[in-house]
Amino acid sequence: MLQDTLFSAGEEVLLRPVSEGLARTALGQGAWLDFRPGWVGGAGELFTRLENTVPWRSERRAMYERVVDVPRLACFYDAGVSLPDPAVEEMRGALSAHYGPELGEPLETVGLCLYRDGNDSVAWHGDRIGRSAHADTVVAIVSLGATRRFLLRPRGGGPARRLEVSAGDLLVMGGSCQRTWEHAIPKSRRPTGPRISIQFRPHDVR
Ligand SMILES: O=C(O)CCC(=O)C(=O)O
Repeated sequence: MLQDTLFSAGEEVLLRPVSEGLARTALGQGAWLDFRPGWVGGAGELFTRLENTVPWRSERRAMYERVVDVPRLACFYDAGVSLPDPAVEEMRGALSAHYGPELGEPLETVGLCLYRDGNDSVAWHGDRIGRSAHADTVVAIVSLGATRRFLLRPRGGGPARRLEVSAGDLLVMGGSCQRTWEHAIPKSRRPTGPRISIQFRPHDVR
């Protein structure tokens, strides 16, 4: 059964039930990872809408006590700000309904990133600005566009885990993951089309 159906001039954008096909992996140290392939139907249509309507900007990021350019474009929607597309609003509602009881609060902010090609990337980091520096949290990420590699590694060292995230997939990092693990989207040497990632976080977590 479809949880939600949104119509547009092109392909239909629909959200399938979050829990159907969702698999949780315990990473250790209280961190976990949920993966739900193909959560969003009509991901191509939504990619086109967001690519054209989001006011994409270059981004700088504090990393290892320096501020560095991040090779990708981004746009951040704080809590209470109107979102660029009704489908993104629907996603936030569905994710809050699913993860809110476990997290104890809704997902509120929305970050969007545009990786223009395989040269765009984000280096190893945890989302540890704000409360996530000290407390468990949830960061949910929806992928649209090209398939990219998503890497995770324990902060103290240890083998990395590698996932391929494709259009419509939902990946959720939870528990201590932002403090005890790091994640990255590495550059790709293969010809790679653009990818958009949509990140949903509770307030005061970045
Ligand atoms: O693009 C992604 O899937 C990862 C995004 C990310 O790690 C971030 O913006 O902090």
